[in-house]
Amino acid sequence: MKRILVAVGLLTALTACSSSSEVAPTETIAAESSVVDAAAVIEISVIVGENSGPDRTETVALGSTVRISLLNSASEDDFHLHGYDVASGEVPAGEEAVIEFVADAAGEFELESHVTGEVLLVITVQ
Ligand SMILES: [Cu+2]
Repeated sequence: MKRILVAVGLLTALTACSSSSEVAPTETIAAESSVVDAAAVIEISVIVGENSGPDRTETVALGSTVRISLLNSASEDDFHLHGYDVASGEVPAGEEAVIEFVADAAGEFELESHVTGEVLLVITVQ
């Protein structure tokens, strides 16, 4: 009879253990929200001559959507992101251009002006 009682005790302990797994949904929510973070749009603003140059680097997470707004207030420009090969086309002086892409390839990518040949920004995807 004592053995049966021990077995019941064990069952109770197991039940208590599995009921503590009610915490699991919280973990699921945490995992979901970190996925949302990775999918969030990363906004980068580049103003030519102000915060642009080969020394400017931005690091983004692999898989994120990146939106780069570009402005050259002094002269017309033509922006190009190497590797991903997305370009703005010709942009009149003072008009903002937006380049948007999904960072699905890792590496270092130069964003340059096809008018001046200058590197405006280096994006690291990792
Ligand atoms: Cu180019």
